[in-house]
Amino acid sequence: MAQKIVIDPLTRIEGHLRIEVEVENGVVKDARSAGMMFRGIEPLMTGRDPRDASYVTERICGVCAGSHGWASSIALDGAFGVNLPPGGRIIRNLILGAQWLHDHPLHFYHLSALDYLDVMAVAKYKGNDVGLNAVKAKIMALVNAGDTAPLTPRYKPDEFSVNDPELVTMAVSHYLQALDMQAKAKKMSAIFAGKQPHQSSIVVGGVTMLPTMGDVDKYASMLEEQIDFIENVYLKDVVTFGTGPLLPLATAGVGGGNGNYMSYGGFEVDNSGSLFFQPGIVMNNDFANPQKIDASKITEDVKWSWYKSASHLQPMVGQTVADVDKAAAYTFLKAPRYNGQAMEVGPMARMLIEGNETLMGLVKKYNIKPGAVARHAARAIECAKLAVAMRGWVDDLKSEMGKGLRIHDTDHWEPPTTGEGVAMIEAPRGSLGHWISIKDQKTANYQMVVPSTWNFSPMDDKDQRGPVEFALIGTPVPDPENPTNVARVVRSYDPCISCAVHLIEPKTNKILKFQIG
Ligand code: NFE
Ligand code: MG
Repeated sequence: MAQKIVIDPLTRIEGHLRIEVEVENGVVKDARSAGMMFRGIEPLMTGRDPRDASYVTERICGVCAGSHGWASSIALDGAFGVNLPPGGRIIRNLILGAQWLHDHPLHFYHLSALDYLDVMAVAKYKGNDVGLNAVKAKIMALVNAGDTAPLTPRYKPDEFSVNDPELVTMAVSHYLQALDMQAKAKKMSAIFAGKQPHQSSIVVGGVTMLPTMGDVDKYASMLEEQIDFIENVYLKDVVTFGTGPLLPLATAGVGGGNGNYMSYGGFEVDNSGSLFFQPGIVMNNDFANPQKIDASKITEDVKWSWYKSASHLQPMVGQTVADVDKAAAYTFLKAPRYNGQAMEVGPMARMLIEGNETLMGLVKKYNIKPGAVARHAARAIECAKLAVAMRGWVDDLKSEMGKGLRIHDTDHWEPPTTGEGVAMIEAPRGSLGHWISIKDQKTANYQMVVPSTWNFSPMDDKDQRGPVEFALIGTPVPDPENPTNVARVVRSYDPCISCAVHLIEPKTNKILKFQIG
């Protein structure tokens, strides 16, 4: 008989996620992913000055906030008829690029690594490395004091857990180093962003920060420190673990999805619209025949979501009216679909769509299949690729400064009487869209479809499962008390449920309390 396991809330993610799985004969047979906190932004935008969007939408989330500021500004650029000057474009890229360098290592070290490490192996470290012995002493002092958060609570180590004392102690030391590097990446972004998190520089028309050569040099030297860490620590660790102790998980493809991948493409790298991340659609693992994105094929279903507004709407005319009493529903996430299909978005989708050589090299050499481990590898690989590309963007900025830097199109600052704008970009967790329609110079409708809504969506109107629900099916759970593999699969998508559920009870603005059985 199937046994039901509920993980609620799943920790070490952003937001409130409930995962339910049914396990039979040690394998997941069915799964549900549910966003459990009712909050949000979309209806809040209605009737406001459209220029509020970049500040208001950033408050969705404390992690990828800048991505929403960027997306909302791009949507407004379109609606206002902005001609984005090169300086505005490049500085936006540098603000967001640094944000990604913060985001990806955070996910690996602080949110995910504990799924794979038997941290107590540090007690058995016998080497002579002074730094690693200091880490051992630090961890053992915490253990002896009974003060082990945030390393606990966690599931018990299992057959896939890494327990080599040398490897584990090194990984824990990198966990600590990554904390420092994250702080530096945020400071780097803030050079052009005014502040972080919740940057204040990106607005419709460009950016508000006119940098000096000193600012640019400071950013450039901080970038070199990030590149050194990403190439020699982060990427190295991911490859060492993924092709070493975690290779059985990687070759088994635990957590592989439904074979549908999507990227809107992102980071404009020149004035003719060339993109750093390639846009594209792959259906059913048919990599030989990638398709172009057709935005008109994006819809959101709500049959299984706590909404009473119409289902299967395109985002420009999307609605978000809550119904917490809807009996069959199980989540506050809507179910976005492309041409009626559930799509995986994020680093692995991006790297597979572009046929990234480093990832493909590892896949072929070690017979790795798409799944949880491959997602970590893709994330680290794209992080390194992005960091190196940012060197060129710094040079582009210097060259623009030599020509008289233009950072903002001030001719298009006032909202149009009517207009529509769309932004389809890539955020760290995947494809992010903002849609705005303007009437009487005010926001008439604002809709966002974010990466984690794609990945963590529930079933749609045709009862097809969302990407993570599908990926969980087949996951081995030998011990129902210890569903470590379920957590590994779910976390490999880097869930952000505060972004994914982004509406609020429109009459009261209250967060609703409820229980489901
Ligand atoms: Ni709140 Fe996000 C990213 C966006 S949601 S973290 O990346 O947009 O998946
Ligand atoms: Mg939405």
